[in-house]
Amino acid sequence: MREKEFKRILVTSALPYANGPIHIGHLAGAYLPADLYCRYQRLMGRDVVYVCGSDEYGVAIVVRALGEGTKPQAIIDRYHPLIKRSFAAFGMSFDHYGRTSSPVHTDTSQDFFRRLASRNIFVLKTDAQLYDPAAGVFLADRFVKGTCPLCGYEEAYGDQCEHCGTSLSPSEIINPRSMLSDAVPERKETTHWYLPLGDWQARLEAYVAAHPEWKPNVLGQIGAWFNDGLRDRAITRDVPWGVPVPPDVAEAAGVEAHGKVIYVWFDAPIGYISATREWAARQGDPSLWERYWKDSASKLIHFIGKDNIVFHTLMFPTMLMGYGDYVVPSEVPANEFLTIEGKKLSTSRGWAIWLHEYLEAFPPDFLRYALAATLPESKDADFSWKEFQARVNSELADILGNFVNRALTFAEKEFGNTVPPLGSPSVRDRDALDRLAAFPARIGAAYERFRFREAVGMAMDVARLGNKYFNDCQPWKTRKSDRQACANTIHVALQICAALSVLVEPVVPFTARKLRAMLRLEGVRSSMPAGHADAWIEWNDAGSALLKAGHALGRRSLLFTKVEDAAIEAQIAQLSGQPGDVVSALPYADPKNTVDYDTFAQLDLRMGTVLSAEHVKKSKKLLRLEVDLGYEKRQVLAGVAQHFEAASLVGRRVVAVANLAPRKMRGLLSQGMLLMAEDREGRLSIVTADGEDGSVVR
Ligand code: B3M
Ligand code: ZN
Repeated sequence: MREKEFKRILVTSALPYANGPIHIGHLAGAYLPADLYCRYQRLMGRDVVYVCGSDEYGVAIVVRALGEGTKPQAIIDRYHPLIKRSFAAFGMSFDHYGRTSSPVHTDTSQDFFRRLASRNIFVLKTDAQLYDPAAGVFLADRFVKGTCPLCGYEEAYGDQCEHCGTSLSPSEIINPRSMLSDAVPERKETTHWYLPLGDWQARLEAYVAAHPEWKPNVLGQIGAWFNDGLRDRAITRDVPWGVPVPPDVAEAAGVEAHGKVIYVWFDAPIGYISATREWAARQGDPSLWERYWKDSASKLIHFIGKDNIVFHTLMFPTMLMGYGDYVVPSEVPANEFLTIEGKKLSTSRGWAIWLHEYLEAFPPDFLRYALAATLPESKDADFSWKEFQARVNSELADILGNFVNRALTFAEKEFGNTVPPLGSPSVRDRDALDRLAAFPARIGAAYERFRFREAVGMAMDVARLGNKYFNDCQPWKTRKSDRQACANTIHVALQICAALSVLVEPVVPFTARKLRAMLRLEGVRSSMPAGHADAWIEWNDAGSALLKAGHALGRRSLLFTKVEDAAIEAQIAQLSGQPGDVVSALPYADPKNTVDYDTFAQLDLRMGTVLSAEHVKKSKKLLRLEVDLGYEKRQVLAGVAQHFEAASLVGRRVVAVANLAPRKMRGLLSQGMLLMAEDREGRLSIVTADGEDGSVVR
């Protein structure tokens, strides 16, 4: 922290779209580096809050839902929990992981929009945009496909050509087609709000000029945008999925608000604020978030991939400055891309490594280490399974694991599994301790400068130092010839082990914990949120002797098991296969308690037919169904509107629970319920059978 001492740090990672699982490209871009950084800062004793969450709006999610014949809500309800769980298993140390469909987020986004509108920061423009007459919707962003005007690629999306990388707007597409109906779009007038970035260019240039320390890849991209001149960006859309434009703002502007939502790239970064608000509420201090966002002693850091640079360095800062009171990003350490086995990662072609699948095969620390050692910090980097195997076997196991094992084995066999005392240390002993003492500051400096590969490499150098020292001292000889020299060697080696248990904690936290248990080393500050207050050992203490002479050690076991060739070959074979199987990673519902037959027999289950189905007013979830049970008709309210089109239910044969106590929902009486099967992805299907209406099901 050069120019200025910051009191607290707020760290964010790009919010992943909840339309697919996490893969290692994501991890290498915005997640692992941020986690390393936060864990290091917590070990330093700094006040750091790390937030993230699922990005649940945007056309991409609607398109995904259309492709599956389901609703956007079902897509995000499937992926948000999967993403959240796989991140936790990987050891991501978020203080809070939220989702942009939350009410707090709607509120925060609308407040932002309202305030910027009231300060006359937006401009309103009406122009002709592509419209699908068959589907009756405007074709924003990815609702359009067609030919790229620059490179001629025929499958370009309305917002971007994935072939040449150019960002586009739907009206620039040649031979546009609707993704909804395949119809040829018409043009129709519509009004939208725009953020006139050009008005802010001078202020943004001054802001960026104050950060010469930003990475060259980040400054390079921003420079190109400044050169082109910043233009107006539309920040609303006519799509049926997103945070609604605040009706009061629309009314004041004389625009029909219905059907207009805030553009996903406007609301998504506000998601960082919403997540911090939710975190503060969970701490029992709802205004706590403001200290991180509105006090100039707070440092805001966004970890992102390179495709998100403009949004975080130009658009979001403009929004924050326009609102006033907020801090602006201090650091935007964007990473380049990760290739896999030399080829560009592609989820559609299955050329990806899915986190939830990886975790079925290997421990999280192996991937954390192998990825951290090859992060695409300044240029694209490649992940290969053979290199993964080599990193685990010849670095983690052979260098770190082996050193720890040698030191602990000697302590156990020669010194009663205690730390032997240090007496009249030799030059070699003192030299090793001196070198060790310098490491925390050196590694820390690399972390502070976002040089994670270097930081991780240096942590492994501590183990290398240990191995070299051990070899040079030859304790297997001195154990007979010079007991004190042997004791000194093991004493120093154990101090190096203890230091390692702190210094490798950010990168391999599960291993570090295991190592501390073997050493019975207590009092190390946690690198997880809300680290225990009674800890007395921090990062910088790792350079001094952490273990007292006579300290009793714990049980020794191997830190790592090696990765076999067969396991690696299986992974390589899987690579070219199909996109990740999500279902296998989802848990089955918990088994319920046993009931006796009489309890079961109390249920009156009957066959019936759905006569009509309609939405219940002001409810997103409820459908009002009329069901014919043969002997009578019933009104049933079913919370399935997000799973079925109302019309598609009419005529369906169903099984109804006919003797369920009636209850009122939204002022309507529900007289029964229908049986549905819910799969692990939360998809519902109707339970049905033959047999005329009124038949008893048992
Ligand atoms: N979801 C885009 C992406 O995943 C987007 C990031 C939002 S960060 C505010 O690349
Ligand atoms: Zn192109």
